[in-house]
Amino acid sequence: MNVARGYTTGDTIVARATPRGASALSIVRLSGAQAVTISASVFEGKDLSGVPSHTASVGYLRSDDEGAVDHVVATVFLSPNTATGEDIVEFTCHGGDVASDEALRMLVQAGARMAGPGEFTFRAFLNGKIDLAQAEAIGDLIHAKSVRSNRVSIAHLRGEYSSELSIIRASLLELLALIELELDFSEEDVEFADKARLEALLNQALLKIGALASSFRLGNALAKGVRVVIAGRPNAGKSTLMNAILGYDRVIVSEVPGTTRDEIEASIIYNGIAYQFVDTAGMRETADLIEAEGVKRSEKALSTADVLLYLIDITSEGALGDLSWARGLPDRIPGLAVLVVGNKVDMAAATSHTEYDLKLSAKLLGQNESDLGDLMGLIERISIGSDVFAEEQQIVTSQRHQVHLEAAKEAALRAQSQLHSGGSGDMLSADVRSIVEHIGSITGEVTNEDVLSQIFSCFCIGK
Ligand SMILES: Nc1nc2c(ncn2[C@@H]2O[C@H](COP(=O)(O)OP(=O)(O)OP(=O)(O)O)[C@@H](O)[C@H]2O)c(=O)[nH]1
Ligand SMILES: [Mg+2]
Repeated sequence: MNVARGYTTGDTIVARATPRGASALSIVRLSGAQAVTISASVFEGKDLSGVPSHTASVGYLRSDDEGAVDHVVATVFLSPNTATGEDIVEFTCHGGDVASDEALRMLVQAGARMAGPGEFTFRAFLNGKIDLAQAEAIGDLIHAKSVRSNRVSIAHLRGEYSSELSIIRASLLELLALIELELDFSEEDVEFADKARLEALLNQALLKIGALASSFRLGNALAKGVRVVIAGRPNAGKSTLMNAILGYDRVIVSEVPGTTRDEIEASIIYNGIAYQFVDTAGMRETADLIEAEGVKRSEKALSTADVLLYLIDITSEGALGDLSWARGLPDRIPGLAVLVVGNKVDMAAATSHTEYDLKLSAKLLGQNESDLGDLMGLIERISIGSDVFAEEQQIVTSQRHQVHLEAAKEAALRAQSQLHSGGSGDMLSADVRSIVEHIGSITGEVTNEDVLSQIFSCFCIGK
């Protein structure tokens, strides 16, 4: 059966489930109707086709032609209570590449097919073991950047997020049933008997959808991290600032303008969010070829920034002109969040230039925790906002989900105004249907092949 591009089901797939390289152990696993038969044919030990589900057996992987290739533990999981819903066998091999490569080769020879990216998770989805949001949470969990993002993914994987969505969906279906009931009985210009109930259901759904949608800025930052590019004129103190934020001397600092020529990146975790800081070459016109290349890269780095931290030496001659240039940046690069920070306050009179988002001394920042806290707080606010979410609020981490939530919200607002203005019942019902579809697309109740291929192809092989 061909379900989504590149994925077939019905055959038995095999892949390495742990990364290549030296390690204590390495896992190779199979899933499919023939998983046990194929495994039993290359296993010397207990007859795997006779062992109970969820049991481990020690033995050798071997073939008649080649003899033994590894001493392994074979764990058998029988359908339906398995991760994929199919029979699964996991071979725990010795670490390193050779033993597990040999195991893979032997299992393919015995009839298994090498799995594509995310194919195990795809089968779990197809067999109803997890919904689409949970499948995506597995990807997030593997790539979690901090303990906090791990917690959000686990909540999604446990189905807490999906159950929030299914509560919304259930109340929308009730709403739809009420609307359609009345539509069936009257010809035109419906005046709904229980308008208050309809309004209550719709408002409730809208509130929940709105809360989810507004969590996305935070969720996106948790999942992807925030890229902060430090830019400014040569000698502004960018590298000094970078080192102070990181808490160690990562970048060379000197009084010679044009010191930094390559982009230098390093990340820190602050309040559970990974911030990737990028130090750049100072921006100026230069005759030095290498420095000019650095400047070009700095300009390019601006376009990759989530936040641009534009640093200005407030004691420098061009500071004011530089300041107004930096203030104009958001107009020239739409969507760019810009912080203009004045540096070297330790050298300047206290009264000068108040137009900065923050003034500090990069040189003294390492010794001044409250200034560093102010700076990080500012970066946090400009990148994720200052909304505080209740403990039980589910956080949306996926752009795909956010697109559906925004569309659902729009349809809900349209439905709300239809209901208020006593508009057409048909249009009201169409809008509510559209909300249901968008919510269903998140969990995969409503979906199409392309979306599935796209989601699962982003996984690693073996997952
Ligand atoms: N007094 C004072 N000096 C500073 C401060 N921050 C940086 N400096 C000095 O300014 C000079 C330039 O600092 P860098 O951090 O190398 O500046 P940069 O912006 O990275 O310079 P380029 O890499 O050349 O673009 C060094 O001599 C630093 O010690 C500050 O807060 N106060
Ligand atoms: Mg520098």
